[in-house]
Amino acid sequence: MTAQPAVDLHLPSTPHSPKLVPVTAPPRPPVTVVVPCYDEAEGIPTLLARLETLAPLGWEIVFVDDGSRDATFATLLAAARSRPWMRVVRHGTNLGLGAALRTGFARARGPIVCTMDSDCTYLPERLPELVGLIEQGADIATASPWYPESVPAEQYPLRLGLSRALSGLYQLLIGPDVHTFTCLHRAYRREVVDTTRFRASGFAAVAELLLRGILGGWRVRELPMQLGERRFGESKLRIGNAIVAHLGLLSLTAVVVWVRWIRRCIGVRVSS
Ligand SMILES: Nc1nc2c(ncn2[C@@H]2O[C@H](COP(=O)(O)OP(=O)(O)OP(=O)(O)O)[C@@H](O)[C@H]2O)c(=O)[nH]1
Ligand SMILES: [Mg+2]
Repeated sequence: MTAQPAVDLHLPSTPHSPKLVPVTAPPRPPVTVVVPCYDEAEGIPTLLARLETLAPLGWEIVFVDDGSRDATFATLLAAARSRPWMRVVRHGTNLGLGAALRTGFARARGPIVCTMDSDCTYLPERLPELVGLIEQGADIATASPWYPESVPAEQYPLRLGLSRALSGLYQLLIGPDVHTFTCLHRAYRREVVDTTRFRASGFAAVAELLLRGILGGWRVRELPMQLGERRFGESKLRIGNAIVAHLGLLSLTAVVVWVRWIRRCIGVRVSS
C-alpha cells in the first residue's frame, strides 16, 4: 500500500502562503494527547464530551484519523472549528495503529505525550494521573489492567486471555517489574517518543514501544486500571494478525535479550 500524505489542519504554513503565518506562535501545551481513530464516528461525540473536561488544563489533543471509511474525519473536522484544543491529522488510507502513533508523535508539541484509545475503554479522565507519574520522575507511565491491584475486567474472555498471556510472555523475557505491555493508555516523557524507534504498523506497535523503552533504560511506572467495555462501534483488533505480529515481536525481543545476556557473560569472563 502506498503511504498517503497526512493532512494536518494546523500544520505550519508553507513559505508560499505567508498570509497564514500567525503573528504569535500558539503557546506550547504542557501535554499532547494522541488519539488514533479508525472508523470511530459513532463514539466521537462521547469521546469529545469526555475530553472537553481536560480542556481547562491547556492540553492539546491530536486526533489521527487513519483513512476511516465512515464519518470520523468529517465529525472531527466540524468539532475542531469550535474547540481550539483539538488538532486533526489524516492519513488518506488506513496505515495501521503504529503508523498513526508515529504521525501523532511527529505532530505533538508538548513535553509530555499521552496516547489513548478513542473508544474510551480506559477512562480519559485518569490521564492526569499518568501525567502525574511522569512529573514524579517516570519516563513512561502506563495504565495496567494486569497489575496485581487492578480490578479485573470480565468481558471478552478470549481477547483478555490473549492480552494477559502476551503480557506474561513479555514479562518472562523482560523481567517481573512490568505487568501490562499491550495497553495504549499511556504517558511518555517527550524524549522517549523522540528517540525510541518502533517498526510495527499495527497493534503490536504498542507493545514494541514499551519493550524498546524498557530495553533502552527508560523508567516505567504502572497505574492499576480496569479495562472497560467498548460501548460504540466495532473492535478493530484482528486476533490472527495480532498473534502473528506479537510472535514476531516476542522472537525479536528474545534475541535482543539473549544477545545482551551473552555479551554480559563474555564481558564478565574477559574482566575476571
Ligand atoms: N489510527 C488507527 N487507529 C486504529 C486502527 N485500528 C485501531 N485503531 C484505534 O486504536 C484503538 C484501539 O482499537 P480497538 O478497536 O478499540 O481495539 P481493542 O481496544 O483491542 O479492542 P476493543 O476495545 O474491545 O474494541 C482505538 O482507538 C481504535 O480506533 C488503525 O488502523 N488506525
Ligand atoms: Mg478498545
